[in-house]
Amino acid sequence: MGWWFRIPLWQRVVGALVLGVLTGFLWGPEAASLKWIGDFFIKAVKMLVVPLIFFSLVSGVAAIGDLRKLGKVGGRAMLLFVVTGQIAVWLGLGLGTVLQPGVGVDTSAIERGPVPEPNATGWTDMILSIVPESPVQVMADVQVLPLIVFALLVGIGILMAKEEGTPVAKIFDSGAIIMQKVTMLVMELTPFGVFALMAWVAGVLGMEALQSLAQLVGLNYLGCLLIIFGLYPLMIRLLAKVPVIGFFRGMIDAMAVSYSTASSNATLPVTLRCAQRNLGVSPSVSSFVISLGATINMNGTAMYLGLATLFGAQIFGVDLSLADYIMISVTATLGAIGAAGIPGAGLIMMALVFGSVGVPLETIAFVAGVDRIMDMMRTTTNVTGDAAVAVTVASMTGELNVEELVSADDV
Ligand code: DAS
Repeated sequence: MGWWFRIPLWQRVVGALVLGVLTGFLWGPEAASLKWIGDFFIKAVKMLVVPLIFFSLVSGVAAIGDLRKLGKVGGRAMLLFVVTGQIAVWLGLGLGTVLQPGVGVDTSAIERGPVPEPNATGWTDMILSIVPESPVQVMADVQVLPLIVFALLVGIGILMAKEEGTPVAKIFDSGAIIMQKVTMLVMELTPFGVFALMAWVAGVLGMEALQSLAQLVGLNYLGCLLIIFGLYPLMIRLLAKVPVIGFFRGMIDAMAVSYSTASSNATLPVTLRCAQRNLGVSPSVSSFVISLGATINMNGTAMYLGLATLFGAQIFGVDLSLADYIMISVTATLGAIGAAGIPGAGLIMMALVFGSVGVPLETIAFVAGVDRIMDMMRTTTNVTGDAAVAVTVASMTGELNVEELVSADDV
């Protein structure tokens, strides 16, 4: 049995995906009998949503260290996180709107549960719906928006307590680590879930559905590449005034590790080393910005959540208004903030964004089979963005050793 775990998970997943498609084509509609295995995997993934968001976010905010840091370095980093996140979401919404990957797919064969009512109708409703009136109820009902607000408040409370000399962050750091280990356990189910879900898609929904998934994967990669080679160089050139080539040469190790692990957290040590040794970012700025960024700055995920929501609306024929687009831009940004830096985080967060605009959650099962392939690229985008913000903030606060970065040209 040990041989199974010696194969990298992403290779097992890709193998399961191919085997699932073949099984679906050979077995036809009967492949629907395998779907329960995929549903089992999706339920296990949904189990993680509440504890993972809560502990990862609280621990991420507490990692800021102290409220003063929220000012100089933190303020600039948070501003860049939000601005790049918004650009990423709207890029995803733009790609989904213009290229319409989900149009023309027949999903009548998918049994649909109750369509989630959009979380909020008007602006005042949305603002009121974000207030976690009963934190436990919010967790029980998996209302991710108020959960994120509660977690952010708890994180700030920890920083305030620390100011008074009462360190209380440890329990949440431990919770975050425990939840990341539990998630890794659940992710071991991915090959089985992917096999069953792809057999179901190929056997029951047919070629059209597979083509739409291939388009979704293609747009996910296109969106990520536009962010990595468009948005980040623009930010670095305009705000940090440092050579872009040096940046990418210095980041190549972290980009390779993030692609293969599909985990920002697993790549963190490599990202920190690249930022400090190759990019010349000071240890204090890099450890703060990149550690925080690994948890709350996920531009690839934000772009994907926008794109996937439009995909779900298109395959199920849900019309979205401009107000829905704005709601998606908010919930996708919050989802990217709440997503932990582990494999499958974006898959978990889709439920939040879909629920906010009434897109059927069955979309998750439809796309879960190809999520890992997309997650690898999303994670590379996330990690590269963390380093791009770190270089920019370091340059703005005089904590960038440009000679180091220029020497990366010789890497
Ligand atoms: N795998 C997540 C990360 O580590 C990204 C995602 O799932 O979208 O950044």
